[in-house]
Amino acid sequence: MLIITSDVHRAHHCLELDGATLIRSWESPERADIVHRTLIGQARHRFDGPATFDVELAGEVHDPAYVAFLQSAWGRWLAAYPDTDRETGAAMGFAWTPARSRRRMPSTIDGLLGHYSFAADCSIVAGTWDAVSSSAAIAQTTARAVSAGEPYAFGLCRPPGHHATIDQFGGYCYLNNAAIAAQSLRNDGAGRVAVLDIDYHHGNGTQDIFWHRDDVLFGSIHADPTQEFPWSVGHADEIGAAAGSGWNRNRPLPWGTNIHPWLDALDDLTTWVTNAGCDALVLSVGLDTFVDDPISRFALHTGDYPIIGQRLRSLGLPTVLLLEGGYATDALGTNCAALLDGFEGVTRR
Ligand code: Q9C
Ligand code: ZN
Repeated sequence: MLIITSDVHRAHHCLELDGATLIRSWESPERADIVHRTLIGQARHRFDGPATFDVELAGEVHDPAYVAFLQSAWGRWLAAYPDTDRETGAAMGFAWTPARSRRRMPSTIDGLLGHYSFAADCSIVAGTWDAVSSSAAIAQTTARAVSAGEPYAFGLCRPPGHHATIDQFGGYCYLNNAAIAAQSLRNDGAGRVAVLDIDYHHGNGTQDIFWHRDDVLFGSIHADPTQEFPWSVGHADEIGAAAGSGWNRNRPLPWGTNIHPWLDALDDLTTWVTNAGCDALVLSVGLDTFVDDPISRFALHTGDYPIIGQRLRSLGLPTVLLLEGGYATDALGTNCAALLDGFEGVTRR
């Protein structure tokens, strides 16, 4: 398989709130590194780097002012707080728009960090923009390879993207890599694109971006949002609106879900995609459904991932696979390889 990867992500390791304590984020540089190492060890893959970041494309799925904010945020933070440690300091919002109040633009960096985010698990450090723009460039480059004739390709994105909305970061995500890939496929001629999201968490950002659109459908299997992040979004009755009505499908499942109900939900989504008549597929590949994931509560095992990969390949569509979550770092390379093996029809021993 063609794999698009870069080591620029390493400069981004943010802080997240854990209770009232700031900890090094679960979303660590080691995650992408172990996946890269494992895939190199499989010998059959080809590796390439990303083309330069395409700010215009990002602005087709995000508010361009939000993209510009992300790029400028660290510099604005340093200007406001010049004593910040350039190595260990982090910018983070601490106040969000109160419910039922108008969403008006603040003028200070503290206000803007809250305005443009929805969770305190996501900070901005010196290397964040380089990593975020590189991750988005990986998504676009992977999509362009598929548009150019690769039957499928894997983008080793880090940081992940599926929680990033039109204009807010959160859930370790800043730019929505899957949305950028889907838009790239559309721009290169695909009439309708399916995005399927198998991360443990609901892809609220991707849903937000394509909510009103019928040219990109979004389907997700994830933990029940009454129990789990991102809360309040990801319920089964969210089907899209206006032209997008009927082009969004959520299959929330309870804590403790194992492979059997999970595969039933997948079969429901793949049947839906088949009937929709899509020209290309984007997969948000989160591996935090793994039983040993430290922040998640599904019960999938390494041996389940080849089955999932095989069922996704059976859609027979040109496919862009992108890494999202997965925090059992020691097992992440193995689980990712297991899914790709199943996708490519490689028998595991
Ligand atoms: N201190 C993805 O898997 N934050 N994002 C947990 C616990 C929510 C996960 C905070 C997890 C976000 C891409
Ligand atoms: Zn996740």
